[in-house]
Amino acid sequence: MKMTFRWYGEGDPIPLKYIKQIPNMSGVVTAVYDVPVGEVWPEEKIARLANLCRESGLELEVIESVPVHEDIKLGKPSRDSYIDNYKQTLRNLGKCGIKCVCYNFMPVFDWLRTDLKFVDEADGSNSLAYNHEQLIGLDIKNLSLPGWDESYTKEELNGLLKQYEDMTHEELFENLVYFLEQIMPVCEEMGINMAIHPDDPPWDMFGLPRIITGERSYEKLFSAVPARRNGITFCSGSLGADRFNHLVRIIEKFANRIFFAHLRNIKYTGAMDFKEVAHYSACGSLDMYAIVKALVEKGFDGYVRPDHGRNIWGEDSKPGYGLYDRALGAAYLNGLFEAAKKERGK
Ligand code: DNO
Repeated sequence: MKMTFRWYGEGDPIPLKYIKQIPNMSGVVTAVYDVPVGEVWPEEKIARLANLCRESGLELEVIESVPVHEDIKLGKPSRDSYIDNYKQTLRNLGKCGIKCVCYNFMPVFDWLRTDLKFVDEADGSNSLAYNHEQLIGLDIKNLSLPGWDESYTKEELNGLLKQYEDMTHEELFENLVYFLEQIMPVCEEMGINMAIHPDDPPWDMFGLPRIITGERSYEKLFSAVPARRNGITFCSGSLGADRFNHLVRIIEKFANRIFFAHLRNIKYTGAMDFKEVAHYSACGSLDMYAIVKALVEKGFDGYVRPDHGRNIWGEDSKPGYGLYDRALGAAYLNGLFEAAKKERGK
């Protein structure tokens, strides 16, 4: 495996040099953030990022994310020109040495939480948390969500929600299949693996369908699009939010499709509620060693990154993406991988 760290580009307060100081860090995962969704990422912008990483001794082989325009998810006639742009972005990425692209197919919203600074009374740290009742109580027409990037005005958001009004899970899935079938040949040509991120949390939100939620979604996805570059970002925290998802079984079944792993722990606080915790297994509800062991036993050689961290040691970070707790997470995950590999070699 290759250990990586998410970095938000030149605007990220965490210097690449600090990331490089984390043991076993091979590279960063980043994106071009100043090109509007749907437009082509110019090669120069990608090359600039890759050079910055290289100068700090880090690789840039993974992009998270190349966002998918809503018209593609909606299956509108305009999708074809957005798909052409996506293909061109993939070509430009391939030319700059990118090997894996993480993306998602969640309508309108990316990940959702109801609290970005949930305080742990025991140690004063804070982290992201989700409470289902609070979420369904929100007024979608006047939505103000923590972490919501406000990239839509209220009118745009409402217009978009309206377009999704009658969309079924099946239609959304067909639109995903259409998109993948179009881009797979370019991925093959450029040597890029596509790694879809699960929906987070993995259930419908505000009546919007969500289709990448667990084992059955993956079965369906790979039988519809068997191309070998169609794969997944295994995100323990997102999939694990649904306590009926059997994480080890998902790894065992789809190991050859896992190109990227986001490894973090969560603690269940209710039937559909959770808070994010330190990566260490005993701090939460997920068995992180079992997850890593399953990956190692299946010969996983993709990219890994520690996922959301808490705010600790006085840090006040971009939600989930500070330096300290993610660095602790990386060190812990390194230990688990070393142990699992040595155990396997016995
Ligand atoms: C949140 C991330 C997601 C992820 C996208 C992938 O912290 O895991 O925002 O990057 O869903 O497209």
